[in-house]
Formats: sequence, structure tokens, C-alpha cells
Amino acid sequence: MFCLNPILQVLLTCLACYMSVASDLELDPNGYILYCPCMGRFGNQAEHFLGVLAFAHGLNKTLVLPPWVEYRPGQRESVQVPFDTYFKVEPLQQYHRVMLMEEFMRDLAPTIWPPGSRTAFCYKSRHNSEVTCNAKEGNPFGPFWNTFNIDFDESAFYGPLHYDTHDEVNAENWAKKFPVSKYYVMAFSGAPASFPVREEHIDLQKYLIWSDNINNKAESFIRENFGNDEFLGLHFRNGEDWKRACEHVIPSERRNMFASAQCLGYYLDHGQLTKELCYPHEKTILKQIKEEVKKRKVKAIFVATDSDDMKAKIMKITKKKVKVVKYEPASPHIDLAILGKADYHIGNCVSTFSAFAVRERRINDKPVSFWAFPDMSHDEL
Ligand code: GFB
Repeated sequence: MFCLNPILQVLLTCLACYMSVASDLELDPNGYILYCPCMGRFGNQAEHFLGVLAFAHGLNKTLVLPPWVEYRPGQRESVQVPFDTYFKVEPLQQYHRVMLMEEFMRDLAPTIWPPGSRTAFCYKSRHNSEVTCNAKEGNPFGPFWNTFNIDFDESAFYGPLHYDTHDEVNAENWAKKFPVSKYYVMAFSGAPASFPVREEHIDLQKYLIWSDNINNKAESFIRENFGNDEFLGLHFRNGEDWKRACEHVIPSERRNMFASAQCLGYYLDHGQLTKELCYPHEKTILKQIKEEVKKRKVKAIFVATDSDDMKAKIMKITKKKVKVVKYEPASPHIDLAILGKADYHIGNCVSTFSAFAVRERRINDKPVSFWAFPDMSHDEL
């Protein structure tokens, strides 16, 4: 276990003074939080990220920004993409102290978190028979930490503590159980955050600003394809994995699934989860597009999708009077950036990918709407 004894604390203070002069990097006396965004793809990881940001803020520790975990066809192991490939770091610093994991590992870890002193944090052991987090077992766990040559020497279990640091007693219990003098760097084997994102953390999305690279590509695409014309952004989540996930919807269970609170409300105040909301019928989709085009008088549509863009069908129902385009080669992040900027929008209420664009749009007071919402099951399709 990595314990900071008084002598080491003095040394760290001296090191902090030296480093602040030498490299502009000051050590955070309250410590650091690292984590692996080991669950799901971008939408899931983004929901977790907002919660972890709030968690680090609540515990008043620097959040080390992990790379995004991605999966490439034909590659067995996950690929780690630096956080700032997609988002700027500075806007996050307006809310809380953050630094890139690449910088933390290069500049700070050799002194404050050297090999031999690394504790993995998890709620409870990942296998009942062993008293360890097994933080590197499986994909993406192993590849994630291996990206930085990190091995763990100890495990620390934080159950039954939870992530809600607005709860002052809980926040105090974190500090009592894991005092900074003993646990200066806390590396979580998974995101210390609720999934899906808690309602009170949704607004933190305002600190997630697209990198210049993503933003410029989205803006040039919009300029080249739509000029100054208004356009409607559509998100179709219609791949096979999604179809299978939606088969698990059981309306009588009366609960949310993935991001469905974004339209149904966290307490199902605006309706029930249905299969149609999750995987809308093609007729529902085409009917909604037709109505939206008529209502908004748009001449252009942007389609983002993981699978079927439905381009031919959209052109048919709009009698080829509307330009329909998608971004190529496919890029989830540029798709999201364009969806965020569209004048009007229809997304999938259950998808956390869709939810990313919806949070951004709501923060910027742009209209949002969803497939098959409000409940269209009684309408004639
Ligand atoms: O982002 P994500 O966790 O959201 O996973 P859901 C969906 C992934 O599909 C994205 C791709 O990260 C993208 O890689 N994808 C989806 C897209 N829509 C688009 C799009 O419009 N354009 C592009 N280029 N790519 C759920 C997960 O996905 O799917 C669950 O939350 C589970 O963990 C379930 O895996 C089956 O929430 O939509």
C-alpha cells in the first residue's frame, strides 16, 4: 500500500515547489483520480465521464482524463485514443482540476505513483474466491492499463460507499476510508460513476467542447453541404446489436433502459418504455421525417447512423425535393458534432449515443425530438 509518511510529505512538497518552477505542473495536495472507461462504447463512456467528473469534484481531487476506449473491426484488443483527440481540456478546467493521463504518466507517475506502489480500486473483488480487483483481467481492462505499462500491486475495495458526493456523509466516508495521506492516487478499475448519467450531472456536458479538429471537420461539412440553409439532423440506431438489445424491452416492467430517461424522464413522468421507442418501425420513422420536413420547411437532411442510412426511402417520401447526406468516411464523433449543430433533430431516445447530441443541443437551447415519442402506437402509420 502506498503510504505518505511525514518525511515523504515534506519531500513531495519540495518536489511540488521544484516542479511548479520547472515545468508549470503543481502537485495536487488532495490527490488524483484515475479510471478505466471500461464499459461500452462512446455513448456509455461519455455518460460515465460526466459522473466521474462530478465525483472527482466532490472529493476535490484532480481527475486524470483517460483515453477513450475504442474497438476496431479485426482487432482483438481495445485501442486507447487520447482524451484530447475529441475534446478540449481547458473548458473542463473551468469546472474542476483535470489533466491528461498521458501527461500524468509521463510527468507525475514516476515520482508520486511509481511501480510497486499502485493500488487498484474496485467496489468488491471481481472473483469471490480472490481478494483482488483483477483490474487488468479481460478486454478492455488489460489493454487499457497496458497502454501506460501500469501493473497493480494491491487492491482496495470501496463498497458499500457510493458515487454520490452531493451526499455529504458519503463524501466524508470516502475521505475517512481513503485518507489522502495513504491513498494519494486512486486508480479505479472501472468508472466511479452511475450509469446512465444522473440527472444532476447532465449539465456538466457544457464543459465537453469538441476539439478543433472535430469541430472544424463538422463545420466544413455543414458549409459545403448546406451553406446557410437550415437542416434536419437524424440519428438512426438500427444495427443488429441494437435490434437485439431492444428485444429485451418489457413495457410492463415500467423502467428506463440506457438513456431513455432523456425523453421519458427519470421517473417515467412522460411515458413508458416501448419496443417502438427503442427500435422504431420504418413507417414511424418515415412518417415523422415527412411531418418534420413539412413543419420546418427544410430542404436538407443529415443522417447519422451505425448501420442503415435509409437514404433512398427518405428521398422517396420527400419526393427528391430534399437533399439527404451523411458524413463519409464514417466517424461517430463528427456525426455527433454535426447532430449537435443541426437546426432540427430527431434522435433515438434509448441510445446513449443519441443522448450525447441531445445533451449538447439542450444546453444550447436547440430543439430535440425522438423517434416514436410521444407514444405513437395509436396513430395510423
Ligand atoms: O455509443 P454507444 O455506447 O451507444 O454504442 P448506444 C454505440 C456505438 O455505435 C457508438 C456506433 O459508440 C458508435 O461507435 N454508432 C452509433 C454510430 N450510432 C452511430 C452513428 O450515428 N454514426 C456512427 N458513425 N457510429 C448501446 C450501448 O449503444 O448498445 C450498450 O449503450 C449496448 O452498452 C447496446 O452495447 C447494444 O447506447 O447507442
